[in-house]
Amino acid sequence: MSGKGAPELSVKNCGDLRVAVIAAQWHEKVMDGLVNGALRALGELGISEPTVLRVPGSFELPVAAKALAGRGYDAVIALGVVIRGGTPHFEYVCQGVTQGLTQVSVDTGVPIGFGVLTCDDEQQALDRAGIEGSREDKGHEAVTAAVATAVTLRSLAEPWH
Ligand code: DLZ
Repeated sequence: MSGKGAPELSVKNCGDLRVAVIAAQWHEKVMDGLVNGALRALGELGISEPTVLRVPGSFELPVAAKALAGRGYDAVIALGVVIRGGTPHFEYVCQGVTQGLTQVSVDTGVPIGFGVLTCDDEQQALDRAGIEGSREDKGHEAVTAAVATAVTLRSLAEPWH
């Protein structure tokens, strides 16, 4: 999947949304970049003091997302990095976190920003981590997508719909 074709999202009227960020802890340098990118995006959107929770690994993101989605948050941002090793473990963790987050989002109706990098090696992850020299900033992107979706969902509750 390439980053080409990404939309320029303009998100407005979102400063009052309650947003939580959950972040795994494997691959510290990449995770620092993703978390900083997410917090920068939230600041740009006027969303101050987001809840930030850490979980051990990406596999733990769905259960934490479910707990947060059930506590009144308008959007949850899930951040993690999974790097391929020599065994099929990579596929199981990637599948578990992807399906788990999708299920939580659809079941609860709370948008979840998917900021989980699934990479063949560390360089691919660094290229997407939003740090100096990165081509992409996936933490920032995940926030923008989830908050834009939360604003859209909120508009559905307005009387003219
Ligand atoms: C076990 C494991 C491995 C091998 N690699 C990663 C990784 O690259 N990224 C990540 O976020 N987590 C990894 N984990 C840990 C699992 O996500 C999980 O925390 C453990 O299997 C314990 O449930």
